[in-house]
Amino acid sequence: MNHTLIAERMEIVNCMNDTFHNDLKRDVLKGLTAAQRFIPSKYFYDTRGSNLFEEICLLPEYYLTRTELSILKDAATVIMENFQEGDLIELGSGANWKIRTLLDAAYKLYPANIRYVPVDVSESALLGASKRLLEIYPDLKVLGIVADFTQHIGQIPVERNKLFVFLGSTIGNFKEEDSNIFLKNIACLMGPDDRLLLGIDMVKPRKTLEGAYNDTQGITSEFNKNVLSVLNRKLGANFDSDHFDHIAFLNTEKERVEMHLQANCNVSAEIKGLDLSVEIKKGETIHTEISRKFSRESAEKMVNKAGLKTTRWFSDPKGWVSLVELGLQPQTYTDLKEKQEVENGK
Ligand code: SAH
Ligand code: AVI
Repeated sequence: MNHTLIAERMEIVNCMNDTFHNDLKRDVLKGLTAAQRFIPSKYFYDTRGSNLFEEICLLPEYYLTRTELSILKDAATVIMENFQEGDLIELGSGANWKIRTLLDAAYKLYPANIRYVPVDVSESALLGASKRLLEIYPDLKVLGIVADFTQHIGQIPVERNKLFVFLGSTIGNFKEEDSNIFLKNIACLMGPDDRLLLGIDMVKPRKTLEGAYNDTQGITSEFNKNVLSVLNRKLGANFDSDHFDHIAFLNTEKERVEMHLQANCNVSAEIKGLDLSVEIKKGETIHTEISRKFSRESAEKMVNKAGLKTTRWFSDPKGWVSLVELGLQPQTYTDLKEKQEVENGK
């Protein structure tokens, strides 16, 4: 891990230098040798992948970004009323345009004393976006954490008041059991007055959902195939992305959109960094992403299971996207405190 002071108001902690390469090797070996081959979706986000995701956010079919942004704009003042000072911690911050709605509201309400703490695996997205924020908000301090939020959550400072923000329905990219572990980990960092703002995408008609992941300009396809270039560059693989088709469909039973790369011919690939050859038959797929879609009931079930409770629920008029404000269940706080006291030998 290394710390860099970029400017007087901006510090960066990088937790990925040590772990990224070994994690990638382990995950790709496991994923490409499994019966249903897979590559974890966090590997989409190299510089090109992060840029392609930004393009996706602007696509007419990808309703998620603009809808969540409109909810945030409407709810920002109410959300920031009780958050005058502390750490605004954004998990999976990406290009972080959305956080500006909250910062604008905070600075309008009072001379806010807020430190922005973006946490993202993509160093390029985090650095670019944070520098832009420093220019816009002359009083803002930034502590950027380049990290995998499923592994390095312990690097997040906990001393101050905290408002966690996890937007864009990135929680939908976790399997059910992983979202439970993740939310519990966040709950462990929260005090009784801290909050988590969670953006989720709701179940809606198949046509709308499948359209959002099969855009006519082919940007989502490029984003999906980009993961093969990450493997080529980082692991010395020789995948040809033209030998794969992008496919994305709604799995109704599991209430999720699935993205795969489907081989359009028999593929023989070498992954030098793993000393591995793989033979992928025509028609076989590599599963690259799940995007879970929620009902109010399934979302409440997920957060309650992690020891959190809904304090406010914001939505757009069509009910397509929701922004859920969460706090700790009182019992979770008591349990966590008791556990901490046992650990501290009190
Ligand atoms: N919050 C933004 C971006 C969502 S895209 C929005 O709402 O539009 C998902 C973001 O999460 C990307 O920036 C990606 O780099 C980051 N990400 C994905 N998996 C991650 C992981 N395991 N740890 C940290 N960041 C991750
Ligand atoms: C970041 N994540 C919530 C996006 C999603 O909708 O699952 C990533 C994405 N994949 C294809 N399009 C967008």
